[in-house]
Amino acid sequence: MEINTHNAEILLSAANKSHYPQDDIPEIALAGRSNVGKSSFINTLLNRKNLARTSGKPGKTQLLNFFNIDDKLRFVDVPGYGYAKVSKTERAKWGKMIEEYLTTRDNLRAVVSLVDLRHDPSADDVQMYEFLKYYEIPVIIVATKADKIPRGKWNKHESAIKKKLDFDQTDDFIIFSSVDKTGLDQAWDAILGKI
Ligand SMILES: Nc1nc2c(ncn2[C@@H]2O[C@H](COP(=O)(O)OP(=O)(O)O)[C@@H](O)[C@H]2O)c(=O)[nH]1
Ligand SMILES: [Mg+2]
Repeated sequence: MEINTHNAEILLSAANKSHYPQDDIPEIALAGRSNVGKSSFINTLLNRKNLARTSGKPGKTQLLNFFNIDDKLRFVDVPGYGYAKVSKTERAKWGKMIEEYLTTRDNLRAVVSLVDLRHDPSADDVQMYEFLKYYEIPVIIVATKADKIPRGKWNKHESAIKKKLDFDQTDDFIIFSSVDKTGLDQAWDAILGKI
């Protein structure tokens, strides 16, 4: 499929099902801890400086943000998890919103689950991966901030992440950097392979 990635815009923000777009355009959701580099990933893929806002305010109630890409594909930015400052009530609301989207959305083709290449996945990262496997949702693991580790150590970090996640070899694993664009073509190939 030919997609003009320059033709991208934020479409809408949704708190629940009733706000989701009603059509058959395939969606790729993006999930990860706050600060993992999710907005930077979206901006890098779409070759934009600031379409997806980077470093949004932590702790603030957030919504699912739908990005329209050339009327052929949507990215769905799932608000970052792992903020200790958020109250239990907020966290429960957040969980319900994401669970509703991930478990009921027919348009969903895969989830890009972002982790930091430098660190072992957090308990939240592991839980998200287990959740996606349980619901048989295809996963693309994107390990961000590769520019912060020497290339010779990438393999070691990749293995540690895979081990901690109990990674399923049928999923994609992409080492990525939005600073030097490592993994950009692979990320697009993986996404286009799912839609
Ligand atoms: N060195 C480096 N920094 C990154 C990378 N991706 C994101 N960052 C930085 O990490 C911080 C959080 O990024 P952001 O995209 O806002 O993360 P989000 O909270 O997951 O959306 C910002 O300061 C980014 O500039 C990367 O690939 N390499
Ligand atoms: Mg962000």
